[in-house]
Amino acid sequence: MVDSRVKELEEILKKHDGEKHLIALRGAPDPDSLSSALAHQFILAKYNIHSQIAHACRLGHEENRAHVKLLGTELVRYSKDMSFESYLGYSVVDASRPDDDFVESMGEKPIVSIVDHHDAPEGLEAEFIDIRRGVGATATIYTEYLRDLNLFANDERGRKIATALMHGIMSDTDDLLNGNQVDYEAVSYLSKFADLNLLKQISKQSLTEQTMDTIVGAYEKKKIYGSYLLAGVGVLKPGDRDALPQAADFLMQREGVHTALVYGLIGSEIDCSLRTVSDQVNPHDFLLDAFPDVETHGRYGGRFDKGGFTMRLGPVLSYLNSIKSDLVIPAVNAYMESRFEGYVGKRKDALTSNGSG
Ligand SMILES: [Mn+2]
Repeated sequence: MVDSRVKELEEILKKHDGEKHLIALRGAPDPDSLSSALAHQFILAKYNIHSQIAHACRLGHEENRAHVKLLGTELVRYSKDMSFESYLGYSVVDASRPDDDFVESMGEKPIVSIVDHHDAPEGLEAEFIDIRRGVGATATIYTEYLRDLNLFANDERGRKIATALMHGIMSDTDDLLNGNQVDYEAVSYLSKFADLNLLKQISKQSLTEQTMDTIVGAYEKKKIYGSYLLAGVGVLKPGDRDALPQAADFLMQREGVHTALVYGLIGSEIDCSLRTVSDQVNPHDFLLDAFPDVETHGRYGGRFDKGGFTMRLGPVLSYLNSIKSDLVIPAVNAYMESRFEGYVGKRKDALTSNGSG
């Protein structure tokens, strides 16, 4: 057997026998963090540690809600009234640091484990740390743990966990397109236990009415500049933010489009979602080049084929927004279009088709 880190984890968990722990998800829960949390909970139970999975950010996207619902995952969302007294330690999955709310609430109590596949800052402190950057999903690491602990079984719980982990891996690696050997092996192992019908049900969730409306709106308002597509969907409620990447995914299916940017106005911020299949376009460079204002007035996050950013409107515009969005939207659209056009105008790869929509 390969050097199994889980042996070390086991030794540590034995010292926490009978305790109650928190499993903290960072940011909005996604299939990888949710399934890793379930697997972690399963391991804790083996060592007589009772646990609760908690998250601080909203559970969005139909697929994630389906994951929770169909797998019966018990989640609590952080609130100020939540009592942390009974939790003697906490663990982080699919991230290297817990959200600040949890850090503040847990105070001096120990972080028992950190298991992740992202870049991590130096100087992390936890009793057990397993961070593997080359792995496609944290669920892949937990698959290895559960396999080495012999915890998979062909019973209902085993099936659910295997299904959840498979969904986590597939989702974080874009159906394995961005996965590597260890991810393939994990999926192949999980396939012995996973319920593929359940997996299909989770992945093919129907869209909510609002998401559908946003996608249709983006389709109607799209502007095409060669192989680049821009679509503004107007005002969105914060709860409908996830419709933006879904609209961008949808518009990417249009023939001849290699890069799509969809944006909406949420509160006093422009929220944008970018998708690209062009090897000439790097989301980070694209966004900062096309929208240099993001650096000072917004936030950015992404990877090689997708990215997102938000940009604050000035105080005057946000004031206008609260009274009349039809005064703000044309200004936002004019800004977005001129920046986008300015960028695309400099690109050779934009000139491959005509500019009609
Ligand atoms: Mn992940």
